[in-house]
Formats: sequence, C-alpha cells, structure tokens
Amino acid sequence: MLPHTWNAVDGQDGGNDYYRGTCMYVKKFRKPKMEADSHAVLEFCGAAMVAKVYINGKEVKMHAGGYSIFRTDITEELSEENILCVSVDNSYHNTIYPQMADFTFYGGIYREVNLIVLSADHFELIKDGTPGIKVTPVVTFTETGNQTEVTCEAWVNGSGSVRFLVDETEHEKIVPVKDGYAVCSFILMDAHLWDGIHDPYLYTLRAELLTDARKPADSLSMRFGCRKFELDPQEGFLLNGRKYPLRGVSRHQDREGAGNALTMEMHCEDMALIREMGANSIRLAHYQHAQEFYDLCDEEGMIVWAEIPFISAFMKNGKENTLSQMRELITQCCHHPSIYCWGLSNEITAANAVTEELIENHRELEELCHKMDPTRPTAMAHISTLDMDSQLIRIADLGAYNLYFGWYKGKLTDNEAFLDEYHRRYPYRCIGFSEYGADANIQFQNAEPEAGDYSEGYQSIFHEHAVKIIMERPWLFGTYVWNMFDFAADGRDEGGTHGLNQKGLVTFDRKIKKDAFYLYKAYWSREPFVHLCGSRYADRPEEITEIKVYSNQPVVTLYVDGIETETKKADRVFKFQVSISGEHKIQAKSGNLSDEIKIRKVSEKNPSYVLKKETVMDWFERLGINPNYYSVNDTINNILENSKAAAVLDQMLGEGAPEGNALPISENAGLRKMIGRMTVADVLRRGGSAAGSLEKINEALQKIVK
Ligand code: ADA
Repeated sequence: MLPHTWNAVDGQDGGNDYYRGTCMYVKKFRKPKMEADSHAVLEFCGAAMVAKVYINGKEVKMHAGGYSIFRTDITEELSEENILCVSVDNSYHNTIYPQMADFTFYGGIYREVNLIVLSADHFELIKDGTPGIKVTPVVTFTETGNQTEVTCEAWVNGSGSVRFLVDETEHEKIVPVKDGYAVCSFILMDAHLWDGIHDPYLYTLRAELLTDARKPADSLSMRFGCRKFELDPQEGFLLNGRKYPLRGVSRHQDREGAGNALTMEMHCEDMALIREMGANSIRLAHYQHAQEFYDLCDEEGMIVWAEIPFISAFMKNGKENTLSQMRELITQCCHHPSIYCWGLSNEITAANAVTEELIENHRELEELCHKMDPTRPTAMAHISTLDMDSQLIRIADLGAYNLYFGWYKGKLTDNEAFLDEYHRRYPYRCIGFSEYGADANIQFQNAEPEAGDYSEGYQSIFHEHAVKIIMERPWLFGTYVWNMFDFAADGRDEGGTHGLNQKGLVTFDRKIKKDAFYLYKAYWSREPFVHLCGSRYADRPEEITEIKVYSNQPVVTLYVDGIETETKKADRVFKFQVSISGEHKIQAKSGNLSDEIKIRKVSEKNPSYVLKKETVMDWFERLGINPNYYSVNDTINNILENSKAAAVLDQMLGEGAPEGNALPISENAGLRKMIGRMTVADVLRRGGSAAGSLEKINEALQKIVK
C-alpha cells in the first residue's frame, strides 16, 4: 500500500541502524483505456533515494533524489497486462545528497504514484518533473495601486496553440505553439495581492492546448499569487512594500509511526498547528517537501524558505546531484507564491573545511538559480563555526546562521552577540537566523532548569530569551525556530529517548504542545489566550514554587485553590511565586479566559522527572575504572576539553569514517552536535563497534588524568 516507507519503525528507534538498502515494489496493472496515439505517463511524487522503474522487465527510468517528483513515459512498453517493478534504494551513495545529516533518510515510495493518460498532443510533463506550465507575476506599485505583469508559459509536445485564461474568462489569450513553447503575458491593474497570512489571495491560471479537434487536447491549471518580496539589510523583509519580519519555524515532514509516508490530514494538522501559533513563515527543511504542503502554504499565506538537501558534509562527487535536485525544486515549485528564496545548502561546512571544490559547487548552484528564476534570491544556512569572513558566505544573496548558543555550547547572550557582530561588520548584507532551539523531553521537569537537562522548562527559558532578542532586531529578515515538531534522527541517543531530535515545540506525534509553543503564541498570535506552564511538573519539592503564565493579554490574575492571590501586568511572560503544601489547584485568568493546572508539594524530587545518565558497561565495572582519569564513560564534550584525550578520540573514532566526514571529531562541529552529550561507550555501542575497540579506547583514556 502506498505511500510507504520501510523505516517507519527502525528509522525512529535510535542506534543509527535502520535498514538502508534496496527494496522492490511490484504491481500488476492493465493497460488503461487509451486512443492509439495517446501517451501513458507514470508519475512518482517521492521515492527515496534512488529509484529504478521497470515495465515488463525493461528499465525505463532511473531517478536520483529522494524528495522531488519525476515522471516517465511508458507508452512504448505497455501490453494489455503489465508488471511494474520499482527498485528503491536508500543505501549510502557518495554522489547523492543527503548522506550525513541529523535526520533519518527514510527509504520507500513514500508519496503518491499516478498513471496519467495524455492525448497525442499534450503539455510536457517529463523534463525535471515540470508541471508543464509556469506563471510568473511581477508586481509594480503605482501611485494609486499596482500594475502586475503575469507571464504565462507552456511547454508542449505536439502542435497547435495554447489558450491561457486567468480566472476563467476575465483575461484570455490564445498563442501559437512554436518549437514546443508558448508564452504570453497579461497586465492586471490593481491585482488583488497575495498578502501573507492576512489575505493570501490566489488567482488561477488555466492553459488549454488547442488543436484541430473540437475539445482541447490537454488542459492544466495552476494557482498563483501576486505579491512583491523585498529584502533589505537594515529593514529586513518587506511584503508588498511594508515591513513584514518573517517570524517562523522549521518543519521536517516526518512523524511518529508514519515516517515520511504522510496523509493529507497529517499535512493539514501540521499547518493548523503552525497557524495556531501565529507564525508567518516556514523553513521547509532540509529538502523538497510535498506539493500538498507548498499548496497549503500558498493558501494560508505562509512565506517559505525552500531548499535542497545539500547538507552537513560536502561530497566531491555530489555536484551533479545538487544541480539536478535544485533544477527539479525550482521547476516544480516556482509557481508557489509562498516561496521567497532557494536555499543552496545547510551547514555544509559542519564536517569539512571550505575548499575550492565546495565554493565552485555553490557558485554553480547560485548561477543555476538565478538563470532559472531571476525573481528570487538564494540563501544559505551556515553553522556557527563558519568564519563570518569566509568567501562562502558571499556567494548567496541571503546569509543566515544556525546558532545554538545556550544549548550545545556558550550562553544565551552569545546568540545576539554573534548576530550583532555580523550585522556590524556587514551592514550591507541581509542576515537571517535560520535555526535556533533546545531539546525538551516533556517527561523532564524541575524547578531550576539548565542547559543540557532536556527539561521542558529549559526549552522555555531558551526561547524566552530568543524571541525577545529577535523582536529587538527587525533587520533579521527571517528567524526560524528549530523545530516546530520533534523529528526522527536515528543516530541520536540522548535526552531519555532513542532516535529523536526533541527540539520540537510540539511532540513527534503532534499530540502535545510543549510550553514554549504557547510562548510563541503569546508573541505572534492575536487569538486571546492564557496558558499556565508546568502542567507536567506536578510533583514539586520546593516550598515556594514559580508559576509561569504565557499570555497575549496585558493582565493576568492567579488563583490558588479558588482564592484570588495576585494580579500582574506583564509582557507575555507572567511569573508568580506561590507557597505550596499538599495539593493545589492553580488557575490563571484574564477576563473570561482561563487555564488550570494541578500541582502538589512532595518531600523529594520525583525521580522520573530527571534524566538518568547511563554509565559503565558491566565488564568495565568489574575491571574498575579510575574516576580520576578519562574513560569511555565520559561524554565526548568532556573529553574534547582535554587536548590529550581529544587526540585519542580523534585517532580512534577517525578510523573508518565515511567519505566527506573528513574532519576529526574535535573540529567536526556537526558530528559534535549530534553526539557531544553522549558518552564514548554509548557512541561506540550505538555504532555497533566491537567490544575490543571499546576496551582499547578505554585503556588509552585511562592514562590521561582529568
Ligand atoms: C543543525 C542542522 C539541523 C538540526 C540541528 C540540531 O543545525 O541544520 O538539521 O538537526 O543542527 O538540532 O542540532
């Protein structure tokens, strides 16, 4: 049954051991009803990563890239009864992206497959998965309104002419097909603008292929929106001439139990949650998402950063694949009014240095984007370790940094210090904050949250800081919480769970909104609400506990056991100190809005609220580990603080590293983010290493005093 992935379970349970290989999908089908000269085209909306399509034993198509649409004409191969075989392979390839990244590379035919029957003359659908037509509106503001030029293009196999209609009858033109191509443009005076989340108005273009026959030989339609995006280093983002800072979230497409094989309901649920929070922009990371989701962004007025999976580790043989994935992304998505930029790469220097080849790859991508789409800028998301002066940064039109100060390392205020420094040095360049966030497992609760405890409370503190510094910096053209949803990264094993990146504001199953979700809602949404934080922090050992409320109302009153206790005026974050003894009902009210939680005073910390650190494997326990010396029970981060111990790690973990992962771990920021908080023992066990290497490395570490 499609859509399907074979990694819905093993890609989400940790261990970095999910099946990466080839599977074969087989289906028998009868030849569809078709005229003698008509065509049958097979459409795949997503097969990860490499697909080979066979009809009746003959290979008809090979496609490399797990996230884009591809089609193939199978007319010639069809018999009355047919066997379709598709081999899909998500194993390691040093030519296809992604290969190293912090998410699971699910394998399978995980989006729809369709069989399309076309007349002899038809719109082109094969090249780079083109939709056959293209529409490009360019808005120019006049003194009284706007004048919008809408260019309509069509690619045709066959001859005749194309009738283009905007919204059925109002604007109509018929143009002859010349060399398989037809183009025309319309001028819309005072077009109804597509205006972000406030008024995402969409027009529809219809194209009909006219031949001698009475009815059109083929017809297609496509929605479009008329809007003007501008980016300015000082003003930030402008929509239709007015300042419109992009404040949003990143989204990975997968979810618990389903992997990347999604239903329309799931896409809609994701969008509804993002809308509820009040975001106006989404970074669709780190690859091309389903057309259904870009459509939802168009409909809901979300402004979108679209990108290809050129990520983490540069592969010298991967250039062709970056170019083909970008060609497909732009060809298949450029009509979406929601998209404002094409993302060339993400943290591409996480595992390697900036080399000439890397620069050249980016230059070619940049050129391709501008050639294919002169209307949109390109963007790159950099890792914090990339030098602000690097020539790599100058390649894309928009620069942006993924910063995690206050989570992986450093302190919260390092984030704004970094961004301010960049803005000071390069006031003429646009800068965005492409990722920031902290992991939170809703199980972990305490009164004094701190970085690294994976508590829901620390995630809230992290974002309270982040949202504030973002508000104060309107020149940041776009900012993106990493991530809207928890997502699978099978290589992770941390934070009290396996295989999960828990930086989501909403859990992997979309069922629980973490407290930080409501913080953003308080800043961004106009829907009045009050939210009491800490509903999952029920057992509290402290005598005086902090009760925190997030709200977009100016005044909040607190009730303890039904008794009015305190009224506070504050800006979105309201903090109350409450003495507790026994069980309490806490209520927060503002006008007729209210929320309620139950807490109780306990004598000791509830142990299930605290992340348990895994320690030694039993045979080491028996051998005895000297705690004054480094051992495999130390975390990678701790070990890297000591140069001698770091050298041991670099040498031992470096053996057998895959291609691209060229830097030793001490310099490999990407890898360090993934495994820095894990112990060496955990990393080796999870990687399936033999016990021998664990012993060998432990022996070497035990010689280095702490
Ligand atoms: C990087 C990367 C993301 C993400 C993040 C994290 O910034 O771009 O894919 O996983 O790290 O959570 O560490």
